[in-house]
Amino acid sequence: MSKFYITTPLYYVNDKPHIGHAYTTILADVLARYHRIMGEEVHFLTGTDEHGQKVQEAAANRNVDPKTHVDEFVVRFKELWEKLHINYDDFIRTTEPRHTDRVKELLTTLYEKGEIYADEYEGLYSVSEERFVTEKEVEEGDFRQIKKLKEKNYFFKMSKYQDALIDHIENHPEFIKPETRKNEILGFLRNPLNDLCISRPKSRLSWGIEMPFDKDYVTYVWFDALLNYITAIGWGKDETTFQNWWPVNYHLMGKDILTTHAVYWPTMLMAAGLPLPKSILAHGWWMNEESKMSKSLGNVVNPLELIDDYGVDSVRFFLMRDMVLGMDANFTMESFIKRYNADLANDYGNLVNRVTMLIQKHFDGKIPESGDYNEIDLELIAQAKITPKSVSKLIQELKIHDALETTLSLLRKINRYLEAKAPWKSIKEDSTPGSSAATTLALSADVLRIGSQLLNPVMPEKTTAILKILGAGNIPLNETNIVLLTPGSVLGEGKSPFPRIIIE
Ligand code: ME8
Repeated sequence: MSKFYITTPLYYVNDKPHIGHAYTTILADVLARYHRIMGEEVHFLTGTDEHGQKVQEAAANRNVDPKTHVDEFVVRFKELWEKLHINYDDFIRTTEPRHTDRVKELLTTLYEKGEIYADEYEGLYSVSEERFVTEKEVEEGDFRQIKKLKEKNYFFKMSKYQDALIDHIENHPEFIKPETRKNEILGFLRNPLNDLCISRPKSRLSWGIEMPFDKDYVTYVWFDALLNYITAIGWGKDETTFQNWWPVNYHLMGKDILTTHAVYWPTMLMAAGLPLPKSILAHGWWMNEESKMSKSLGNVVNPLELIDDYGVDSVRFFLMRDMVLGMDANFTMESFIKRYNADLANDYGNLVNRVTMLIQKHFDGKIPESGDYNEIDLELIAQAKITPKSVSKLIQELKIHDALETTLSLLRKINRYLEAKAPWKSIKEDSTPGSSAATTLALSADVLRIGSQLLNPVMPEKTTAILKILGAGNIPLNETNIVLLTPGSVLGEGKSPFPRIIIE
């Protein structure tokens, strides 16, 4: 069975989760669910990044010790994932011993091999980024607080791997996605790569993994957090599990943390003698009326509030449908409601009601028996047969918005098919088994079942309800062959779970 290992970034527990966190995690969940229904063995990892300055400051602001703070805040993430129906296989916290022990072991090995060395360094230090920055970066970037610092620190020989990394990126077109981001990283690597400062003196930061060879220092938060992708799957402890999943298929993240994943992380793996990830995917940002949604701007849309008003699945659907992977997308209430009413309430929901109500009324609530197919029937069958294949190909290419559009166009096709065959008219003349109306409704219900199964990874709750209404509860989710609804099988109770949103 082919294997699929996918990860989200580990989120900082310095504040409440926001739409950026929700988006990446839903994206990972949707891809994991698609790969599961495609019959693959899937491992989906998420978790929290609990060390470092940001978390230490957040705890200090609340007047609690960091451990108490992280224990309280991790719950908010876990609760949100439950509410968003995130079906992860593992949740790792960087404060867990299964992680911290392995990080210390790697630090010791790299120190003993001479890959990590101590040096006195004087330079410009960015408080917000928690790292030394170059003068060029300060000129070009937007660093709020810069200090001049001179101190002894430990450095990882990252520069040594620059050429090998460039070679790898150039020879593996799948390594960094999308292409524009790959070119950005190659551009960054045209300048000399410095060694990476991977320690912080405890006088400045105490909340971190202690350097095993110097008790006065803790580990730089990224050199700690990135390792979660291997510590969580048993690296250094359970070789069989580790070999089963590594290398990862996809590391997902927002574009702002691509450099750490596409430069620091691969060089760390090279130093540890491990294979590199198959693919690193950077998505764009959710914007609100063109500006990035961020806490400081105060325009953050709280996904939890949207869920309470419009349901989890419509939020998941919107986020997947309206962002082209890799590009930024706009989030406004107006676009959300427009999308919901057009795609979910009209094209999908009305169709469910139309088909099931006719079957209830004229066929005693049982799937009717089809007769011979005419040309219009065969056209619908042809599209129903090709759609699952197209969707699966689009998912492999990470074109989720296109996969959704392709599925919705199958639903729209059923609507046009019903208009063309008008079973509500022919039913008056003939509603016997094998009649035109019987065939039309049986086929519509079955193609609707296929559409619902293809939408299931994005909207697990509502499509399951619809599949029950269609009496398809016992057909396995990956079964997209036509025609599987057995004549005579009884429809379930209920109406479309997508009522139209009416704006006052
Ligand atoms: O960076 N739209 O954690 P984090 C889309 N701990 N994505 C957004 C966004 C927006 N408006 N705002 C933020 C960290 N993000 C580290 C990761 S991994 C070993 C360590 C995304 O809690 C952002 O791009 O700051 C990033 O992927 C994540 O949310 C923020 O994570």
